[in-house]
Amino acid sequence: MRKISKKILVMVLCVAIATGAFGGALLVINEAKAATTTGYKVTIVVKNGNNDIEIPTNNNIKSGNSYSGIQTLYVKCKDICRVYATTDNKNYTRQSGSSSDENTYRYALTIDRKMTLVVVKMGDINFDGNVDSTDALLILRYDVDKADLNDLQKKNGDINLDGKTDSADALMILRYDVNKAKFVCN
Ligand SMILES: [Ca+2]
Ligand SMILES: [Ca+2]
Repeated sequence: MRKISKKILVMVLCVAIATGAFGGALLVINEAKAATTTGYKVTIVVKNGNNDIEIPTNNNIKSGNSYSGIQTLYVKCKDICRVYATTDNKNYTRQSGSSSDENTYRYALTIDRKMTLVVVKMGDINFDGNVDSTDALLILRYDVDKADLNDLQKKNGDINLDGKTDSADALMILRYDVNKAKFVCN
């Protein structure tokens, strides 16, 4: 008898919910579902950072989630790093960051389409995690048409941000490599 009463109670509740008797509860469920399906998927890729680049786990943006509008990405980097956004993995746009402390950089990003954010050390254009003479040599070879660089490599090798990736940038990397120069976040 008791079992039957419970069954009837469950059935009545199910009918009540389905017919909207608890409309508020139904609305909440629908809203929660909508929140996970709106926005644009953001993927964060860290090019080899040699453990010097860290994406804090409590970040506003988490790789694989969907967002829209202006969002903030925090990156911890022992060396200077840059963040680039791409929607086609061919063309990259450098994001302007500001440092909130010595090693943490803050990037305000406008997310209006599905995108990939690439985090890489400034000047590391062979993406081995080091910024050294190998990168400088690659730039010099590119400068004399002996090597080809993709868009990300060219932009990440443009240390002085003059729109060219050439011997001036290679020299800055060499000076950095022998501790004669410090890079400034740009
Ligand atoms: Ca390198
Ligand atoms: Ca340059």
